[in-house]
Amino acid sequence: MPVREIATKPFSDQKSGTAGLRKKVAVFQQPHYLENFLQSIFDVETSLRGKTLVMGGDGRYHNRTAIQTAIAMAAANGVAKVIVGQGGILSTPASSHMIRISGAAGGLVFTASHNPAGEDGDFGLKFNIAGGGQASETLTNRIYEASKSISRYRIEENVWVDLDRRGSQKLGDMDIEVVDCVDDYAALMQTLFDFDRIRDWFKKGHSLAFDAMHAVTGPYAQRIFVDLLGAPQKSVMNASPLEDFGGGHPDPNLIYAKPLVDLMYSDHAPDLGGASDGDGDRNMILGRGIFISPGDSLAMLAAHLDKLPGYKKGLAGVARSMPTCRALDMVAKGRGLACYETPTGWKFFANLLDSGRITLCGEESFGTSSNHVREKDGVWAVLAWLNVLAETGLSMQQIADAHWKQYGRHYYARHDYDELPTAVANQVMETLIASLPRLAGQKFGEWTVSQADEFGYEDPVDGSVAKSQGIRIVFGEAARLILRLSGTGTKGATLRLYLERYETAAEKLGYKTGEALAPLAAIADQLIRIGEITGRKAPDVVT
Ligand code: VG1
Ligand code: CO
Repeated sequence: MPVREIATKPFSDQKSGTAGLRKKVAVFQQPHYLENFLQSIFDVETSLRGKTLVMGGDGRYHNRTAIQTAIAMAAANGVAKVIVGQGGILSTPASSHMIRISGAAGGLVFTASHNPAGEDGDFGLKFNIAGGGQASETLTNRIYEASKSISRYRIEENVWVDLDRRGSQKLGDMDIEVVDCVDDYAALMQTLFDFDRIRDWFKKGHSLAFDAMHAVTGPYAQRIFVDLLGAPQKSVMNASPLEDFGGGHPDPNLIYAKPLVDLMYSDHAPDLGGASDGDGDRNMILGRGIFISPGDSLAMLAAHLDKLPGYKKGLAGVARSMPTCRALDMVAKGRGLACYETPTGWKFFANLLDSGRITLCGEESFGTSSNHVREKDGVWAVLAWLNVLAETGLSMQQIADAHWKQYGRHYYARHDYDELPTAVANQVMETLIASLPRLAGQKFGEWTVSQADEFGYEDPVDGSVAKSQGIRIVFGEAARLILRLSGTGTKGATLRLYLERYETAAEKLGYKTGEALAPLAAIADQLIRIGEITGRKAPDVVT
């Protein structure tokens, strides 16, 4: 096979965000764009030479083309072996697992997660390192620096790999193994959860509705919930992955997964409702007539996980991202567990997981996972809940009520203001930052500001520092307001406002979330002035 060095010029925008590089498909389709970014990875991560590289994606438009290019470049850059999911498909958690069990030196995960797909949609690429975690900020910054001065890339010419044929192939000296996307992942799940007990639970007539949103979890849900656990076929909705995700927005939340939400609040609601996102790392959890917020789901799992086979030894510790509500902290306190607070983005959990400091972690953005992989994991979360229900014999409502009674309840919501002009979004941030020094001690409604600052993080394992990770206005244990800019969008800027209110009194545990948070939202208006500065009357998405 002829290897060629192709001359190229740098693009200036190949900086990774919260989770990899995400751009419009048309940006990735520009000649040399993907190649430049891949070569920057190969140039910086020289440890890939002579080693195994895992590849897979969420199946969105452009996935197969990009994978063919990546394979041709891997061969030209001395990679010894590529393991690729059949049809180019691997969910994000399954990719992480594949990297771990194959001893690969890294992985390329082709996804823009929940961002819409199709010709006019988004595409993306995450580079994961040995061990299965996302590249650290230090590493992605080095890749970005390399991309700014790149002048050539290496590629094998005229490569076409049959991605649909399972088994081994050769490309010059490089081995290619096309693998089933579910096999290894399903085997891992069976080591963590009590499949027999869940099967019995279904046999007793209990039920599940899982919405794969026409994205990557379809085949995983079919195999695990239906084939292995015996749930009726109708338990899995929208199970066929489509290149454009059926034109939808595969983000499992109250807005974009509305059909599932409506079902769960209807007369024929099943016991458990779950949904996942484009690349299979997010999860939404509902019970009959009840939505479990991601922060609550994390806290409740922290309280019940040690009942499940894979976690019988107990939890080493737990972690949450800073904007995630502090329900987890209450469980940690009650059970004497260490609880870490990290910046937004799963990569910040990697060192805590690798060093054995934590077993379970999560984010408010519908992300939950454990130390079984180094990514968040949607199907894992649904299985964990199935197993908790089967083990305890309780309903979601009963579990939630008991939890809130014991630990108190954190009402929580996130308000997103999408596609703002970048300058305007920055102005909101800067105006608030300027006002922070005079906020402490001020009283708003029933709450007094105990702390107002920008969140920074020093990694307890490697000492690396991340600054400016969001603004937080804390009202003791009672409430918090948090504001940050999204790092995953591809158009304009997105502001995220997070609202959290904590109540412990029995008569205050049954409020509707919107009503409970209304006074806090009013304080946010007064303090942060998003409406006034942006001219927006309301957030675009409330989850
Ligand atoms: C968002 C979420 C963050 C999550 C990230 C990647 O980032 O807030 O919690 O880790 O998406 O998730 P941001 O910077 O837009 O707020 V995924 O499922 O898109 O890989
Ligand atoms: Co995702």
